[in-house]
Amino acid sequence: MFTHFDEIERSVHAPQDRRLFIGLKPYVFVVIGIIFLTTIGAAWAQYLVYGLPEDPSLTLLTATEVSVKGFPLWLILCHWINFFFLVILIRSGLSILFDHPRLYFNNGCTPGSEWLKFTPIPVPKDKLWTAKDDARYISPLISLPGYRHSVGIARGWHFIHLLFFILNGIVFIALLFASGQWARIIPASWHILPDAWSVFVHYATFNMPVEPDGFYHYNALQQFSYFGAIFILAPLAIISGVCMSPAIENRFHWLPKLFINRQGARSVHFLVMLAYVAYIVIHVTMVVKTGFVGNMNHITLGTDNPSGTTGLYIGVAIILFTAVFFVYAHWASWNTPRWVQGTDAFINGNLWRSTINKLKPRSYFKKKDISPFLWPNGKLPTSEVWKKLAKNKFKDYKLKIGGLVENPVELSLNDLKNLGKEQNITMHHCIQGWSGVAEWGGVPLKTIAGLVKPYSSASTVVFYSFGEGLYGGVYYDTHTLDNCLKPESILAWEMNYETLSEVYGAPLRLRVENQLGYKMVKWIERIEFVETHKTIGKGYGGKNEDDEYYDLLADV
Ligand SMILES: Nc1nc2c(c(=O)[nH]1)N[C@H]1C(S)=C(S)[C@@H](COP(=O)(O)O)O[C@H]1N2
Ligand SMILES: [Mo]
Repeated sequence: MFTHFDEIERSVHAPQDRRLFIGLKPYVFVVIGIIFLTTIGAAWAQYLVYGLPEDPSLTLLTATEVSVKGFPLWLILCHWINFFFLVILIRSGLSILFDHPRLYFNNGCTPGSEWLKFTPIPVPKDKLWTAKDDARYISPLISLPGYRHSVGIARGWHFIHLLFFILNGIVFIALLFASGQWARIIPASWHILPDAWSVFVHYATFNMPVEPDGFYHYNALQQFSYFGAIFILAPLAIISGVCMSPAIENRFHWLPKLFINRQGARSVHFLVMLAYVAYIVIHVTMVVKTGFVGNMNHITLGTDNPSGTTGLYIGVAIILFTAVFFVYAHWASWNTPRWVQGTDAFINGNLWRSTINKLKPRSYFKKKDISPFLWPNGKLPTSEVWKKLAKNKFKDYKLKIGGLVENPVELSLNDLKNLGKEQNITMHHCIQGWSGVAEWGGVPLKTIAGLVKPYSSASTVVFYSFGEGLYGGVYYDTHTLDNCLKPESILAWEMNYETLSEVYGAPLRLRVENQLGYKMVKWIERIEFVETHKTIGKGYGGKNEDDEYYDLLADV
């Protein structure tokens, strides 16, 4: 619905092969088994051996004094706003995930080392299989915008709305403490743990515990779940999300280690999503089962009325509004994608530019950290010029550097090598989600800038490739001159201490370590200093920015 793909777009976004596949490593089944045994299994064991524990909620029924109760308007608003944004984040996150449908706990992302994959296709060994080839289709019914390889737009939705999600969370928590409502959610003592367990034993063995009226009391497990969703899951989601940013990883490398490594952070980000989905399913089930009409009055009107249906109608209206929003978002994704890209650039581009983009990357990986594998991406050039150069091992290659510079030059590989060499071991971050650590050797862009002497009007550097983009046309990308002058920005002819191979960008490729992979042009043909990216290509800053709605600034 609402899409009008041409033939090439159809082959990318709506491929024939739409098989949904979930592949788990055997050890994951063992982990799931252990979790099952230590929760539901243990609950049954206790029930069968010792009988049902006392229901801690019974004391709540006789407790008459409560200091805080009910649902003030701000809490009601925050609750539904949170619901709305959470669903957007989950749906757009799924689209992002399926662009690299594998989850790992190692930085190198070697195919076969993933603990979970959503693709039935093993990586072919006899032909070039790029990360883009590996992307999977996901239905737009469950994801935003769905289809295959729609990561640019999906990130637009994800990043625009996560700010509102976080902002709403901050307001909620602030008011929680200001109003005293925190007492309903934050456990007063460690006793919550055995009490929550007792309630859990009841549910797990189908002995429904007594239900306190949620207007005055939550049962221990309920309180513990609310506490967990707010004070454990949300921070975990935010921190694991931040850890996936190249600008952060290359500067605060200890941060991703909280999750073992960068791919661990990505896995945890996914697991938090699963936990939220489970939370929503259980929460809604309990709301329906424990006096639906009354509960809806609590959370929409803030009144303790067990029979009026107004609250129910309001709740249904909010859910309908959310559904209509997703129809609109689907339409907007495929009809006004520039709007999504532009809004994201306006909000996040500016936010990142004034914060993490100022960070300078720092090398800290060691030789032993180099990944055994690095996913290749991009189409190998098909131009006759490049092929001819390749045949002669690029001995006749001349890199042209011009534009707004005092001293335009043409440099052979040897000339470049004579300018000096820097070697860095760094982590590559692809927008699709995979990463890999490699050594790169080449000449710093700072040296190049010193040689050609850009005019003061030159604030942007364009790197043109011999290769084409996904939809044809020359691949290029731009960087601000400032960013090119940061440490670890090099033109590399060496990868892992060997001459850069054809697949990885021979004769020359860019490395700019605070940015995502698509900014690092491979198979560089020429470099041009310009005033602005707006006059190049379609004017969005690069081939992927033009054709796939990626961000101009790729710090995250
Ligand atoms: N010319 C060209 N350069 C390119 C691309 C491309 O398609 N064409 N893809 C980019 C992307 S999306 C990534 S992730 C990296 C991949 O680098 P690698 O193949 O060395 O892993 O190259 C970048 N450079
Ligand atoms: Mo990428």
